[in-house]
Parts: sequence; structure tokens; C-alpha cells
Amino acid sequence: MPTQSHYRICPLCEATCGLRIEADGRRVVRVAGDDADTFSEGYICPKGAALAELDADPDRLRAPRIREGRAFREASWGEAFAHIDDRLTRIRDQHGPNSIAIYLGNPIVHNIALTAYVPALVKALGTRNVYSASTVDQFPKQLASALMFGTGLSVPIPDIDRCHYMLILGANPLVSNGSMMTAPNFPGRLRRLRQRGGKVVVVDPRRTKTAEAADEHHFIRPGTDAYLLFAIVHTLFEEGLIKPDRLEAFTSGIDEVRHLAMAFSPERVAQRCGIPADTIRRLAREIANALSATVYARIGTCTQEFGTIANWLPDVIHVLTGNLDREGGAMFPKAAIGPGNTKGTPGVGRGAKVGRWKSRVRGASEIFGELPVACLAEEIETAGDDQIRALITVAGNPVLSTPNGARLARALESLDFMISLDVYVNETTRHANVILPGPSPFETPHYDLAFSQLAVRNAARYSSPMFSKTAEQMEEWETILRLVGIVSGMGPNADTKFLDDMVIMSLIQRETGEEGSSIHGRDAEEILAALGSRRGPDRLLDFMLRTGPYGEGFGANADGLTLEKVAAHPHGLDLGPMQPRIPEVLRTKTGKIELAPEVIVSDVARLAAKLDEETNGFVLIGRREVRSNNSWMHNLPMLVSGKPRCTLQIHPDDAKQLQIAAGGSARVRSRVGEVSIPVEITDTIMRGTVSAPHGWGHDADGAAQQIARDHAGVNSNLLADEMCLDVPSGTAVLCGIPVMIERA
Ligand SMILES: Nc1nc2c(c(=O)[nH]1)N[C@H]1C(S)=C(S)[C@@H](COP(=O)(O)OP(=O)(O)OC[C@H]3O[C@@H](n4cnc5c(=O)[nH]c(N)nc54)[C@H](O)[C@@H]3O)O[C@H]1N2
Ligand SMILES: Nc1nc2c(c(=O)[nH]1)N[C@H]1C(S)=C(S)[C@@H](COP(=O)(O)OP(=O)(O)OC[C@H]3O[C@@H](n4cnc5c(=O)[nH]c(N)nc54)[C@H](O)[C@@H]3O)O[C@H]1N2
Ligand code: SF4
Ligand SMILES: [Mo]
Repeated sequence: MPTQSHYRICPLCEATCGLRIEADGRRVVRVAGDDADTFSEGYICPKGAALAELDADPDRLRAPRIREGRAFREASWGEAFAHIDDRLTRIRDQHGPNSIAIYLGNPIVHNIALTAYVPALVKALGTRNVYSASTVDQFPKQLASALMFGTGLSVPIPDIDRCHYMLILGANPLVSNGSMMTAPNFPGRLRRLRQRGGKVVVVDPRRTKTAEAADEHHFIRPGTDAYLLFAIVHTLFEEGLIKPDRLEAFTSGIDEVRHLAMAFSPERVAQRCGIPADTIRRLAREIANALSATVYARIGTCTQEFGTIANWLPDVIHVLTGNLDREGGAMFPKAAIGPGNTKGTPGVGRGAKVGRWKSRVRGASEIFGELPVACLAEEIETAGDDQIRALITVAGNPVLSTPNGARLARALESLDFMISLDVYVNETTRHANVILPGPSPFETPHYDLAFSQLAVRNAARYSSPMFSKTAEQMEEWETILRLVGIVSGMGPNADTKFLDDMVIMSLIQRETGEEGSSIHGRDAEEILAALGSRRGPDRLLDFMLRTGPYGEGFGANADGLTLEKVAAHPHGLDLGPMQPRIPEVLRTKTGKIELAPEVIVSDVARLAAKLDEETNGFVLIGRREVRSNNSWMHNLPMLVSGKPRCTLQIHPDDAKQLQIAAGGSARVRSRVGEVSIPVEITDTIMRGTVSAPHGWGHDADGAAQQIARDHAGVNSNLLADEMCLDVPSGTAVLCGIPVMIERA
């Protein structure tokens, strides 16, 4: 029988590759890159190809589970929601809204049902205990962007397709396929950059695959990027290389930055970073003199002690060298689904508000409505008003992905009640009382709401479901709305159609009330009627596309986009390269680029105080592997075959000194934990630094992923210290953890 081809966007990582999926009835026989995709050019990685195994995985949950003792039994949806209603309502009535916490995991942003509906659940909960993977990930970048440009998604993106110089710090896009920079086929784009005479420089404590494909690589001591970047800024001022050009009129704080940078000359920071002063000066000159240049800093620079400063300075450099908002530099995308920086009055806005409340136990600052996930365990453990008694996890595995996983696992055991929306029984969800699974990615619509706002090229791409879900399954937006019903006091069987209408109506009303919107002043009921019979995420997408910057505007612009138009392009609708957007893109209160925001400026003292700190002993950093996706795809045979990947990389000289031989194991200890892990001796890592990937440690009792258990590895986050944060963003320090190492 001939197979049928389906075209879909891969929902696994930020690259958003177009896939061609061959299916024989309900069975997927092959997943390949879609050569006709306007954005990804046929590129695919092994994880995309493994989607077929994910779809077929017998361990993937298809119906709810309720825990009885240590074991789970399958349950009907009705029973699961009745159980949740009974327990959750009681906890909320007795202890108030803050007693229920929610943790939001990474796949939410890759799943349109969750992206679009989780905010309604967070709002209905009305809790201050909101946690997410963002505080073990990108919040430093988003905080810096929000303070400088006015919204957390106003992130300048490397214009990799046109740039002539790229400095990459703390990222390995040849393996990770890029993050906070949606650039499918990154290897091809990097190759073309070099073919047109451009230069690529990588700064990383490891000589990564990206470093090997670059023109130049420099080892850097973990956690010291802020010093290096400040020294580059210092050099720009000292050597008269400042030329913000047209940006000057739109920027405030240049003098303050000059003043701050004085303390960080290349000569002063060289020792601390492990990079010679003349190299730092040369990098500064190269950036300033390149035809166009971009500085791209990612997770290795975020999850470190000075993450916010290290993610602010690249944009400072962009502004000072005239590379912000110019072709080939770092530019602002304009997504088809309207980001905050296309809403309201062009050029001015409300700016960023952070620190509106503090965590109860440690007093850590609120950021973007959340508290640092590193605080979660103590908020569960510590008695008192507003102690967390119940937790909802949505698409997350914080026991493996957040610091001091052992403490968090103990805390989860002590909860009165826990619900997990997840497709596996894993190291976290095994603690849940109820697990509510979502359908397979092949059974859901897809649109990259978040990543089209971070993409190196503007595009709109929609995938309709390939298969219908089975009767025993529930679409995740309906699951979320049932939970909204429960926490809103409507009981376990709330009418999801009614709640869905409320969700869309609140969006419509916000838009009709917004000056500058294409439907400003229109009647909300009329707009609702015009949306027709679609429901769920599809209706929200249609509405957001129509009111977005390319939208049809409900009659305002007949040629504009609707969901129907986008869906008619299964290989994607290209909307062209990024265009200059300053000043229109700005949403700061002053209408200026805030080059020296107070929140960041006040953190520079903390950085300066540690400049001369003694650095001896080992530090641990992370890494990603091509065949791995954080913690959750280790149950797929294609991805775990071959040699073990959960190893501790160590330099040959260090191994020799510790008398650890190839094939041996090391015992690694930190302030909070200890693990034994097989070593991999390699000169691709700098001396004094060791690296272990996160997301492993699949041998916990009760976790039901048979293949992952056979390739368990160890949880590197047993070593990460929950007390060490990048202070402004509340982001955990996962790179540069002090450790002691001995032969096991
Ligand atoms: N294959 C695969 N791809 C993925 C994922 C995955 O798990 N596997 N996860 C996805 C997710 S959620 C994300 S957020 C992205 C992340 O994407 P990337 O940011 O590209 O992440 P990594 O590949 O971990 O690269 C981080 C690099 O930082 C380096 N590093 C560590 N400490 C420091 C430091 O102090 N300074 C500097 N300069 N470098 C440092 C590490 O050696 C490493 O090479 O990847 C996504 N893509
Ligand atoms: N040491 C160290 N720790 C790190 C990092 C690091 O570099 N070093 N990186 C951090 C980063 S960048 C990230 S993003 C986090 C990730 O941290 P988390 O988001 O907490 O963990 P994931 O491993 O992504 O787990 C995702 C969960 O979602 C489930 N899932 C997948 N698809 C769906 C779906 O469609 N619906 C539902 N309901 N569930 C689904 C999976 O089964 C899995 O349990 O880890 C962080 N932790
Ligand atoms: S690079 Fe990312 S989006 Fe592309 S196929 Fe691999 S996992 Fe999917
Ligand atoms: Mo991430």
C-alpha cells in the first residue's frame, strides 16, 4: 500500500524544522526533512526522526493514572477530575490560593494547546507560587531585553543570514540546534556565513562541535563571561570604537556604561577569564570593524552567577558598535502572531516590572510573574501561612532539571496532593497523585507562537493534526479548561465550550480596547461571530493571526493573513528577512533603549567584588548531546543506542593527577550532593573544568520508562546548589558549580 505524506513542523526544539512524515494508515513509517519548507530547507536531526518512536512508544501514557500506594492504575477522565476536584478544592478552601503551586516545563512552548491555555489556569489559580523551567534557562536574557527594550520577548536575534562576524558564547547550536534564535539548519547557515567571508568565534570552556566549525575558539573559565564582555566594552570606549550612529538618538545610558566599564580593563579580567588581554582587545576591534557583527550568548551564559549581566552586555555591544537593528547585526523579528512589541502605541510602553513580590522563605524576587524554581523545595518544606501543599506540574521534570533534585524529590513526597500533566511516568510525575496525559504530537495542531518571535526570518507555519486522537484521550486545552473549572469552583465537569468562549472573549476584548489595534472599538460579539465554528487553539490562532501585524484585521486589510491562508501553505509562508524596527519596536516607558537599567547597574557591584576571587578546585558545567532532549526522550531506542552519553568529561592532565584512567569512574561531590559517574577523558575540555549533561538518572523507583531505565545515567542536578542564583533574574547557577572529584 502506498504511504501518505504529511507535512508538519517538528515540535521538539526551537529550530522548528519542517518535516515530511510518511504514514501507512495510523502507523508512521518514516520522518524526513521537508525539502520544500521555506525556512528549514529540508534539515532534520536525529530527534526529529525519532518522533515516530515517540508516537509508538508503549510507555507513553494515553489515559489518566491515579496513584494507589506506590503504584499507578489507569483511570477514566471522569474519575480523575472528580478525584482532583475533591482534593484540590479542599486544600484551596482551607489554605488559600498560594497553597497550590504550579510548575511549567519546557514543552509547553512547543505545544500550542498548552501555550495558549496554561495562562488561563495560572490566572484561575491566583497563586504567587508559579515556577517554571525559565529560571533554569533563559530568564537572564529576557530580563535584560525587557529592561532595555520594554518587553520580555523583545530579544535582538542574530541576523545570521546576513552577518559578517559572529561571536558565540555559551552556546553549541551545532548540537542544540539553537536557542533564543530560531534558525533551522544552523549548520548550513553557519557554513554560508563563512563562505561569504564572515568570521565565527566561539568562547566556551569546551571545544564544542560549534567551536570546531568556527574560525576561532577560546576556552573561558566558567561563569566569567560578564568580565570578558565588560572588557570588550571597555576596549570599545578606550580605543574610540564607539559608533552607535542612528541609534544614539534613541539611546540613554551610554555614559553610565562607559563609567561602569572602566573597572574592567582586559588586563584586569584576563586572569579571571583565562583569556589573554590582547586577545580580548583584538575581539573588540574585530567586532567594531566588521561589516556587520553579532554577539550571541546562550545557556552557558544564562545559568551562571552573573547571567543577567552576561546577557545584557551583548546588546550593549550591539548598540555601541551600531550593530543593533541593522542588517547583519542583531535585529528584532516581527512575528505574524502579535508579540507585545507590536501592540499598543509604537515606540513607547509600560516597560518591565519585576520584583513586585518576594518569595516567602528566602525573599527572592518575583520575575515575570514567577518565583525562582530553586526556591520550590523550601516553599514546600517550610511551615507557615502560604506554605505550598499542592503542586501541578505541566510538561516538566524538575527533579531532573532543577537544582538539588534530591531535596525537591523529598519535598514532592511531602505534598498533600500533586497533579501532573505529562505523557510519561518519570522521576517527577511518579510523585503525582494523578497524571493527565496529552495526545501524541501527530494528533494535535501546531504553531510556534513563541519561536516565531525569536526567528532569524519572519515566517508563519501551521500544521494541522495528522491523525485524530483516540476516544480514551483528551486534548490538552480541554484538560486545562477542566482544571480551570475546578479551581474556579465549577466542579469536575465544567463546560469547556463555555470556558473556551471566555478565553477567546477576553482576548477579543483586550484587542478591541487597544488603541492601534486593527479592531479597536469594534463590537466583541461581532468579532466572535466572525470567527465561525473553530474552537480551541485553532480559533485562538485564527484570531491572533487576523489581528497580528500581517493580519486581515477582520476586514481592515483584505490581503492579510488568516489561519486559512497560513494553513494553505503546508511548507510555510515566508514573510521575509528581519527589518529595522527602531524606534517603533520599543516599549520602554521613556521610549528609549535603556542601555543602563537600574536593576542591572546595581548588580555590577556584585560582579566587581568577585573580580579578584581565587579560583582553584574544579567546577562542573553542563552540555547537550545531539540525541538527547533535556530529560524526556531517553525512552526511544533510536536516541539511546550506542555508547553511553551520560559521562563526566575531564581533561587528560586532570585525570592523570586524580589517577583516573579511561573507563574508570569519578566520585563528584558538591555542597549539596554526590554522584558516581563514568569518566570520558578528552582534551576538548579545559583544565579545572568538568562537564556532565543534565536530564539523566532514570533509575528511580516507580518511573515507568523501561528503555530509559536501561540507560539510566546519573542526575547531574543532584550536584547543583539551589542556593546559588543569578540574583536579578533568579536563575539557577548550573554552569560553574564548585565540586570535589576523586577516583570512584
Ligand atoms: N540535542 C539537544 N538539543 C537541545 C536540547 C537538548 O537537551 N538536546 N535542549 C534544548 C533547550 S531546552 C535549550 S535551552 C537549548 C540550549 O541550547 P545551547 O545554549 O546551545 O545549549 P548547550 O548545547 O548546552 O550549550 C551550552 C554551552 O555552554 C558552555 N558553557 C558552560 N558554561 C559556560 C560558561 O560559563 N561560559 C561560556 N561561555 N560557556 C559555557 C557549554 O560548554 C556548552 O557548550 O538547546 C535545546 N536543544
Ligand atoms: N544542569 C542543568 N540543568 C538544566 C539545564 C542545563 O543546561 N543544565 N537546562 C535547563 C533547560 S534549558 C531546560 S528547558 C529545562 C527543562 O526542564 P523541564 O521542562 O522541567 O524538563 P524536560 O526534561 O523538558 O521535561 C519535559 C516533560 O514534558 C513531558 N512532555 C513532553 N511533551 C509533552 C506534551 O505535549 N504534553 C505534556 N503534558 N507533557 C509533555 C515529558 O514527558 C517530560 O516529562 O532543564 C533545565 N535544566
Ligand atoms: S533540529 Fe529540532 S526542530 Fe529540527 S528536527 Fe531536530 S529536534 Fe526537530
Ligand atoms: Mo531550555
